[in-house]
Amino acid sequence: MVQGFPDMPFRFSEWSRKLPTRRMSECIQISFAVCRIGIYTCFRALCCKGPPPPRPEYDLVCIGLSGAGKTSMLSKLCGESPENVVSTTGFSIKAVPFQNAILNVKELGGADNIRKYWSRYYQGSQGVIFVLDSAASEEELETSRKELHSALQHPQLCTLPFLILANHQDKPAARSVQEIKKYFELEPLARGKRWILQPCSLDDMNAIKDSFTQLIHLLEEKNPEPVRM
Ligand SMILES: Nc1nc2c(ncn2[C@@H]2O[C@H](COP(=O)(O)OP(=O)(O)OP(=O)(O)O)[C@@H](O)[C@H]2O)c(=O)[nH]1
Ligand SMILES: [Mg+2]
Repeated sequence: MVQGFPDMPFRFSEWSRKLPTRRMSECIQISFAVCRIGIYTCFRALCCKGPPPPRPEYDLVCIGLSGAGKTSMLSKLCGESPENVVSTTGFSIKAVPFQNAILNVKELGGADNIRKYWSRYYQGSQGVIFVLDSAASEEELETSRKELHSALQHPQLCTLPFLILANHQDKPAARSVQEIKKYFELEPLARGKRWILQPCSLDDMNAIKDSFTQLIHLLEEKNPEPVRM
């Protein structure tokens, strides 16, 4: 045993016994401090960060003959039931949310007596969605072809990206995407334009969502490639 000086307030042996305890308490204090900083940082990251950046919004016009499936499709994209959908008289607007953008889609009713007014509602559009019934009669398909051609050539739409949805693919009478492309003469007519042709049906919302994502890419592009299929 090491003897201390008689007038010293503590003995060396006592001090050396206390040393590990002191180190331990220091270590504990430092650990607590580190933990406090960690918790504070996490809290700030989780709770104090600002709102997410706003998603860009695009105004689109959605056209196609009556019964093509415009309202049903847009309702499903908005998470609404497509049942009890009635024919659109005039127009209806839906804000369709996607991860990177919000699409404000103005659907124009496709009945004979409404189609002649379509062009009055084109102004301000940044893109076009054209829906067609791939299983329609020859006569209806011809009307649909004429309407698509006049939309593609319209001064307010001709420079915009087009999403052409060949809907009703679930029906046995549906034409294939190649048949539609040929029948609608898309290659010569839409050359130099930005367009997507997507076969789809109401049962396969993934294909519809994918094509909308492609359309959003076209809307975002500053130096677009001319044609997409
Ligand atoms: N089998 C089948 N039926 C569909 C499909 N898409 C829509 N329909 C049906 O077609 C009918 C007409 O659909 P709507 O969504 O009203 O068509 P629309 O293009 O909005 O018609 P208008 O508003 O009159 O211009 C509804 O009974 C839908 O359930 C599809 O892909 N396959
Ligand atoms: Mg409708």
